[in-house]
Amino acid sequence: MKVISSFVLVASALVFSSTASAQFAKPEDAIKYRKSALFVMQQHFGRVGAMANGRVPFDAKVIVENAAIAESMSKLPWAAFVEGSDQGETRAKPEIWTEHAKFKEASEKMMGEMAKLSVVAKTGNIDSIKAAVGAVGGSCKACHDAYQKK
Ligand code: ASC
Repeated sequence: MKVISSFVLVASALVFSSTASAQFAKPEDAIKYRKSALFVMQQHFGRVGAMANGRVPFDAKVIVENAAIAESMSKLPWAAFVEGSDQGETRAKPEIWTEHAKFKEASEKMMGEMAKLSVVAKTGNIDSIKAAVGAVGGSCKACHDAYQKK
């Protein structure tokens, strides 16, 4: 009985621990993780943006693929703003922790715009894609203005 209940406990812990609640051995790892996720996100969002703005020839399939990756990546950084990770190789402002609800709202805004871009990408309509890219960019900028040290 004991064996079974600990098995159930472990199994449910595995089910509930997702990438979005990653654990970090030390604050530096959390910083590295969120920077990495944001970097990869920006690389893929950047490809979509370059096509939407005509800097790179338009390719509907490439837009869809890159928007989907950017959307997935947009979900990852937030769990890595753990307590104690305001020190070190980071430009994260202390307000992230003191105004946590507002920071969360800003992160949700960005994820929402990224999800919309991913949907709009599938239409192949360049004007809608361009508008969605602009909305994502605006949400990136709003959060950086408020929560990133210059
Ligand atoms: C990007 C990027 C950002 C935003 C921002 C929009 O591609 O890396 O931080 O767009 O520049 O204003």
